[in-house]
Amino acid sequence: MKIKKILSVLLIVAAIAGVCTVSFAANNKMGDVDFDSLVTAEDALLVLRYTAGTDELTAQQLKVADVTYDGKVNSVDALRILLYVSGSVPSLERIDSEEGDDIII
Ligand SMILES: [Ca+2]
Repeated sequence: MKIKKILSVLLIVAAIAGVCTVSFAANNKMGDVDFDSLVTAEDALLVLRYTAGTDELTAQQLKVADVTYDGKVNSVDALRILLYVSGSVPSLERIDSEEGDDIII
């Protein structure tokens, strides 16, 4: 009886943690470096400031800042964010054909 209660509590905790993880991931879209739910020139500026060494980025910020998916965050990522903001790039999400290839801006 006691074990069933403990298992029930553990299942509820696991379910809540799962929901939180999903919503956390959903709130971090690629290119949104300042986490304001928008991809703007401000995000590109943060990347440029990081590249110049004037600002630090957290691990989560670095993850969403790498919009070229090459494992590096640099001015090319800032450029791609700006191209997205200007409408020249339709999406910052990774598409299958980009895997293993360099993205051509
Ligand atoms: Ca943003």
